[in-house]
Amino acid sequence: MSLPPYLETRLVQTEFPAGQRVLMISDIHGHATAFKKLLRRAAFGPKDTLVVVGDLLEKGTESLAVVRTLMDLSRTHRVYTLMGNMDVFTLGKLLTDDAEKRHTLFSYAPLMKNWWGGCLLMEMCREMGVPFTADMDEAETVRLIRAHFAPELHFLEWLPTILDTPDMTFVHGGVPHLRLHELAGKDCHAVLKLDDFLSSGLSFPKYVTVGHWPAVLYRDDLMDMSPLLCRERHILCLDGGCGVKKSGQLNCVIQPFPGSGDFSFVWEDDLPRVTALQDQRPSSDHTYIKFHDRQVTVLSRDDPDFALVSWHGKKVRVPVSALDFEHPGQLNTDITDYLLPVRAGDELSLIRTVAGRHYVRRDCILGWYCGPVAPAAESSVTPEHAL
Ligand SMILES: [Mn+2]
Repeated sequence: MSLPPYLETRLVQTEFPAGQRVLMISDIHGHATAFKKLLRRAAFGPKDTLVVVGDLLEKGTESLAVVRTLMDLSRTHRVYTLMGNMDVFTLGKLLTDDAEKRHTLFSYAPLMKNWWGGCLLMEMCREMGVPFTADMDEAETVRLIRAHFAPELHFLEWLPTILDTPDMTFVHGGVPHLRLHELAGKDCHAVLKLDDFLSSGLSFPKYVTVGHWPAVLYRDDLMDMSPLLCRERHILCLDGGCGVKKSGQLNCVIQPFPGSGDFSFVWEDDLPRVTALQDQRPSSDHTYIKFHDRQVTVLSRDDPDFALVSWHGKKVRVPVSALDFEHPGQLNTDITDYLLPVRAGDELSLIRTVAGRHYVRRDCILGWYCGPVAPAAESSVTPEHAL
């Protein structure tokens, strides 16, 4: 039985124009506003090549706008948009005639709204003026969606899975090898949902550029959301955790011309920005509790806002909101107790404030700032960093 187009690994081979910049972004996850800000930040123009390495949809509230922005840009600019596993997930549920699979999406939608503020299905219903209710006619709703959003669904359905150029290969999750023709035509989950790709130990003769797995998960010391470039093994991880983490950012890696070994990046997010009003010295000792290793023992709950927990023998102060009350002894997020180095005037992305302490991102690094803040000026800039 042949696979529907969105499930089939589609390989596109091309060559980018010599001497022109290559911009790479992944995991936009329904964050159209941050995506557009990021393109402006990178001064994206008609001479550039833009590659979007999958996961356009979900975990944000502007999935439709992301799709439409990319459709529009593709008409006027050189843009390659690739498929991601979340795109396949949602698309598969909207395009299937299997009532049970379809129902998965309808029952998952309220959970997505609860956690992320919305989902593509609800965005579509809202635009059509169809109220989203528990007892709605799911088959009829999907029929309406397929008619109303035919251009968007068509665009998504035929997205390529792997983009291969002489200097670089792009794929959402990863590839087991570069014999790409052997992968073409097979179920795309093998390369889209290749979790933890960098830990595979694989290395390649040319760069393999991926999204999917937030780069911060490969780091042990600091919660650093910047892209991760592994020069020895030729792997470039783009994902700044946008949408997946409330503390995430959207990264754009810039290569000055195809084949160049010089990479830089800019980032954006849609968090409120504040300006620090005081210097702060960094903590000398700190802990980063990773999401995949978040079992703790609560030592003290004396403070209404913070708890003292023990994690692998280390004492860590975490906000009470990070304790997972449904799973005692577990945190509901990854977190750090790192006190950031801050200078008065520094701009910070504010994630949340707990009892006067600000959980912020400064220059891609997550941590706490305990001084006073003021709203940041409108014309704030995030500088371009070298990788
Ligand atoms: Mn993904």
